[in-house]
Amino acid sequence: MYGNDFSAPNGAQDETPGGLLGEVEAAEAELRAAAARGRRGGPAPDEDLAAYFAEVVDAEQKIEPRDWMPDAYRRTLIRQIAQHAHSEIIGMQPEGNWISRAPSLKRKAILLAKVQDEAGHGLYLYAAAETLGISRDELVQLLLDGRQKYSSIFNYPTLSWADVGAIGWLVDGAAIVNQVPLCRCSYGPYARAMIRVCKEESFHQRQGYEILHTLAHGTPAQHAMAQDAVDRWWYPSLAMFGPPDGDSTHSAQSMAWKIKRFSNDDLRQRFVDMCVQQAEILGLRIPDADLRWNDERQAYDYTQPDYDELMRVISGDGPCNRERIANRRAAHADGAWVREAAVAYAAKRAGQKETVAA
Ligand code: FAQ
Repeated sequence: MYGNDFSAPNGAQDETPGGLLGEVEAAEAELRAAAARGRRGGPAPDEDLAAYFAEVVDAEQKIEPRDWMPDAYRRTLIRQIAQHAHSEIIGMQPEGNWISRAPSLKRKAILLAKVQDEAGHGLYLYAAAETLGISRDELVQLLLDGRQKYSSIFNYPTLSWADVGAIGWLVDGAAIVNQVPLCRCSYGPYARAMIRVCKEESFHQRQGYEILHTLAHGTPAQHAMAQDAVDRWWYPSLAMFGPPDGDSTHSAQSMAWKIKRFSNDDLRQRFVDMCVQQAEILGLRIPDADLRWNDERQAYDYTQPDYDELMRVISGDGPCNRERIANRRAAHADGAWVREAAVAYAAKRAGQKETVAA
């Protein structure tokens, strides 16, 4: 399991010292060490800005909002961070669907807190994107107009309570595997936001795992419901890591800039390898007849997700794309009065301060 603070009910522990949470802590320590080391005070007046940018990135220091950066680096970050922020916000819908139908008060309270956390993650990420010179209003509009994407995974329906468990175990699990390396991203505000997000995400993953464990050890009908959820969420979760490396348009450049630290396929493999042991503890089957340990590669061979389906979902033709965007547009329109009230209140407060100052 993630972290070293959780043992599965049968006592099995994560094999990795500190697990993925340990990696988040290491990334946080690295961030502090880099800040303490400090950077050369900025480029000399006649220095090539691109060379200075490359020096900072190579030295594992962070690029900060006021630093010069290549336009393409800025654009890539805006695309990726915004897509990530939109995913957190749209990602509230599939689980939000179950808040009113959670099987107990405890489950309802936990799910409510988790869905609220996703909203918080969206806010950290929009704030990080804003440091790149684009406003949250613009970003939200780009999402609503369909000009920016959100993760493919949130276009699948949640059909049973077990889906909430499968989202926690698989979707949050994949999200963590993908996001832990982003804690070491070269852009400071994104790296710092990711550290906070990952710490919370590990709790999310555990709550899903625990739901599935309870169901898998319950009645035969509950076990079947848990297995059905895993059967439906497994391949879409593998697809979250993006197209295979050969078709990934951004990976090479993003890795050179140290935005991404690992390729899509490397992270997907890491996720599969982790899930196998966890599925055994759960007593659930990963729906892949060709899943087997490859001694030579020291990794599991597995069946790839359907990448044509991924492309269809990304381009707007998944099972729930239209519903998700329609809901978001409606929520945005319904919330207009709140935004207007907040702006009016801020203006009033600013006016009061000016009067006092005068
Ligand atoms: N869905 O060249 P690449 C969460 C697009 S977790 C949609 O490989 P890149 C937590 C890609 O943008 C989910 N689009 O791209 C949670 C690009 O588009 P373009 C969010 C996808 O960026 C849990 C094109 O395909 N996590 O929210 C997907 O180098 C539970 C080519 O792909 C993040 O966003 C996809 N799955 O690598 C919340 C993590 N895959 O340029 C609620 C940060 C690819 O044609 C409940 N993002 N595309 O417009 C990343 O790490 C990267 O952006 C990747 C894609 C790895 C997703």
